[in-house]
Amino acid sequence: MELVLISGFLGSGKTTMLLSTVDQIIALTGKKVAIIKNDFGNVGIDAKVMEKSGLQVAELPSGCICCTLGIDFLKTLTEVATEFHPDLVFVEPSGLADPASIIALMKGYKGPKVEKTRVMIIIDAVRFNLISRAMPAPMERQLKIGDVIVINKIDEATEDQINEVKRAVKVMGLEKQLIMASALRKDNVDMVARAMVAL
Ligand SMILES: Nc1nc2c(ncn2[C@@H]2O[C@H](COP(=O)(O)OP(=O)(O)OP(=O)(O)O)[C@@H](O)[C@H]2O)c(=O)[nH]1
Ligand SMILES: [Mg+2]
Repeated sequence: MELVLISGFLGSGKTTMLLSTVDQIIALTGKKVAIIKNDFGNVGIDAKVMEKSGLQVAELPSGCICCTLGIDFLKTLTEVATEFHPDLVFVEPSGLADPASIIALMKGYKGPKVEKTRVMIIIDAVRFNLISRAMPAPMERQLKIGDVIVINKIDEATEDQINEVKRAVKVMGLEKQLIMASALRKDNVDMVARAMVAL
């Protein structure tokens, strides 16, 4: 079983991206996929519809995985792993969660073995400037911990806005895979799907 954290600030497009890629991921890999989500988002995942296409969706109660919900998260992960035996588990924490804390939390996980944990960060290119000015440290932590960084909402962002994200990554000296995408318009979602399974 492998774990992929889909992290990123509130409203950056995590759920939309998951919805735009999950069918492709299943088709591409034939893997059994489960999603554990803990978002406050306006874009919901209809668990019943998803389950028809062979996908297991577990929802955590409201709260934050990396703070109050740590135990619930580990319990849910253990349950999903033992009952459903997925090959791949996507975790969408709330936009407030610190992905590093979730990884630290995994030290307390005692369920079926997790071979690998990877992190994909979804950045809202339109709001990047605003958010990184308001919360420079959390933004920097997200960029640092991401194995892949998706610059999302390129359908709305200006070239300057997109370049700003690229520049920030470069200034930090990070050698990361960057994918420019639009989860909504489905631009480059095939690249994102491949990156999610073969990070
Ligand atoms: N223009 C544009 N809008 C997008 C894109 N991706 C997502 N959105 C919109 O952004 C809003 C938030 O999307 P979500 O997928 O709910 O974002 P999220 O990161 O899951 O949000 P939380 O779970 O609340 O943190 C919705 O209105 C989406 O339709 C995109 O590529 N382009
Ligand atoms: Mg969401």
